[in-house]
Amino acid sequence: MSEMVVHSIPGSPFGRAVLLTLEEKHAPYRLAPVAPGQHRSAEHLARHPFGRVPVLEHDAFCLYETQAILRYLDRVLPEPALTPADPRAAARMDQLMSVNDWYLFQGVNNVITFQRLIAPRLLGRAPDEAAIAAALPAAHRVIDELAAKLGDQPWFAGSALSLADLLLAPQLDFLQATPEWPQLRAGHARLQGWLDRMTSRASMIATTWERVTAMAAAASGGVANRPAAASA
Ligand SMILES: N[C@@H](CCC(=O)N[C@@H](CS)C(=O)NCC(=O)O)C(=O)O
Repeated sequence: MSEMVVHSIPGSPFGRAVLLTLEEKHAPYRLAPVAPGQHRSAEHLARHPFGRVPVLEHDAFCLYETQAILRYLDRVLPEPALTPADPRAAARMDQLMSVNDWYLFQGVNNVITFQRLIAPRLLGRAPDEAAIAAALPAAHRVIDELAAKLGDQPWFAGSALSLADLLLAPQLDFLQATPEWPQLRAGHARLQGWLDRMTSRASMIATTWERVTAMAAAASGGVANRPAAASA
């Protein structure tokens, strides 16, 4: 298998979903760190015309959009399979991946986690409390719906880990680091249990913001990442 290169900004939850998938597949990869701000450079725009991360490069094949990347990885690295064989379970996985992009990221995480975690840490700016308060009703709606869809299943698409878990976990792990999380998760013990199971997996531990920052520093020295052993 030729080299997988992931262009991402340390801390990016979408970038983390790609790294997580590679870790779960036990696939070697190299992080090509994109410094904050450089995602709008001509060099990065040549890879991603919309100026976002992540981007996957595999030989001469360059791919952006996290869902497309995750599905590509699941096709070229078939073990362990991360898409259910059952059509309805696969449809549920697809649905939840879209919920992640349209209702959890847009209007919730790109406001609350941006204001609480990114703005102070990367931009040296105080959080915009009014913007956070305005995003809370949508945040409750999406967390309630995710908890309902999870129900009493161990994973979002049923009995096995799938790409939906790997796309959602970085976003929810980010959200649980904000002071808004206790009210959002109230009454959703099973969702919290799923998040706790996810964050204790070797793949999640290997891809925390701190670990990816360390990977980025090592990458400057050209060190390829060896995946941690994924837990069951
Ligand atoms: N639809 C894109 C969203 C990617 C995205 O929004 N990435 C964020 C980082 S988590 C980003 O690049 N933000 C830079 C910006 O908005 O300028 C995907 O699925 O890859």
